[in-house]
Amino acid sequence: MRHYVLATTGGGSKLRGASVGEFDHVTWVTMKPEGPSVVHLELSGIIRDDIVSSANEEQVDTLRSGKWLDVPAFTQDEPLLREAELPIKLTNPHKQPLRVTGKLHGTDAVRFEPAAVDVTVPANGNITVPVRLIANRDPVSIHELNEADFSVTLQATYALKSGDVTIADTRRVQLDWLRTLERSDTAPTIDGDLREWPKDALTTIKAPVITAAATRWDGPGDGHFRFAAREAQGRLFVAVQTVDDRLETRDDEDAPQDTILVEAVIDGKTLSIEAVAGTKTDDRAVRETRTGLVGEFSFPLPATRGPIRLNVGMRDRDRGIKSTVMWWRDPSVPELGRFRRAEP
Ligand SMILES: [Ca+2]
Ligand SMILES: [Ca+2]
Repeated sequence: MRHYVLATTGGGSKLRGASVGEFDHVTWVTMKPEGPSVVHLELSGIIRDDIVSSANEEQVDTLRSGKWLDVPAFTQDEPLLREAELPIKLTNPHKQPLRVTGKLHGTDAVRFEPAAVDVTVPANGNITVPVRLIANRDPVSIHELNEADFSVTLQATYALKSGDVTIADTRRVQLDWLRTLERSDTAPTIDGDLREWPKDALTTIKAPVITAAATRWDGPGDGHFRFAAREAQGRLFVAVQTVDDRLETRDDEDAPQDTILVEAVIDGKTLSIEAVAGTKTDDRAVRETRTGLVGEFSFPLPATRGPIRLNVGMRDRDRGIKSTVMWWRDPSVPELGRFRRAEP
């Protein structure tokens, strides 16, 4: 039988190290069939019990909620970007000042000015940091910038009596332009076969917006999509093609499975479609292929010819468990995905 004397018990030691048995520790005992197994965990690797307490929980909640940081979307009329105003909005709802710092990293094609943030948001106050995104050389395709999935990351810190609480948070830079909805005289046939769509009509989205925080997206190989939109004969036609590493379809249309998502805002009304393989009606059809789903959808357009908003995406179901929702545009930002209707 083994007997243990714990290193620091009921008093103290000179803490000259584990090799001489002088160290603060927790002893971890695991019962196994052949007897107890004992290890000692040094306290230096162990976190105290009062990290978040009544002394700092409101500030910690604010930091964790992300509500302190807002990078509004930027939209313009043209698809090429020379310069964008991206005012970074910082909010501090507490009576202690909030310090916000960080470097703003662009891409090869664009830079931020200023390239760093170091400000203190006063108690119960807001600050807007004027930031511009500037093309380094030639104007840059907004679509390609969105596909580069670049973002702003900043650190926020409250210096409290109980110690500093600090967090880093990231916001994707969301840029867009007011697209023109192409028009054609002939309407596509709603059958899940895109042969009658012009070859270059489809836009490929490999950097989608992942909306549900709890889901996992392993990159474009896991799932991405292409889409196209056009007006014909007073209707909006939308084509969506998903590319998925594991296609999961079911005979029961209500069972969880891979799904195409389309959301159109027309004349102020939101029309949402979730369609699975085998869908076939006059205004929607989804077909299964070797690489994913192919869908065609049609919506009536009003005579008023006001702009419309369109969003497309997919719900990717893998191995009967994972379910990832990917959107082209962030569904919560109404400025994104807008189309003006071409004159007849
Ligand atoms: Ca078709
Ligand atoms: Ca997948």
